[in-house]
Amino acid sequence: MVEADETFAVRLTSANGATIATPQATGTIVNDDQPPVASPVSFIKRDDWGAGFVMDVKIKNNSATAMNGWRIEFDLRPTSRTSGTA
Ligand SMILES: [Ca+2]
Repeated sequence: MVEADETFAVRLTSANGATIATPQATGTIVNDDQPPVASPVSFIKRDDWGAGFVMDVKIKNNSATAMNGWRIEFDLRPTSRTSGTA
């Protein structure tokens, strides 16, 4: 989870057989998570004959790790039809 760094205080008291030299300190929990990398999607219309068109969709992963569980969606008019390959 991406979150802000957080600090907390530690206070030592009632030592047994020892002397507390530094009774209080502050710790920091540093966020080590990165936000997801947006992957650019590009569309190239290769042909258009009015009643339809052919389009290439390119999805590029700009991160160093695999992207799992992604999907691409299109909002089309109710009378539209699609066909093609992936
Ligand atoms: Ca985190």
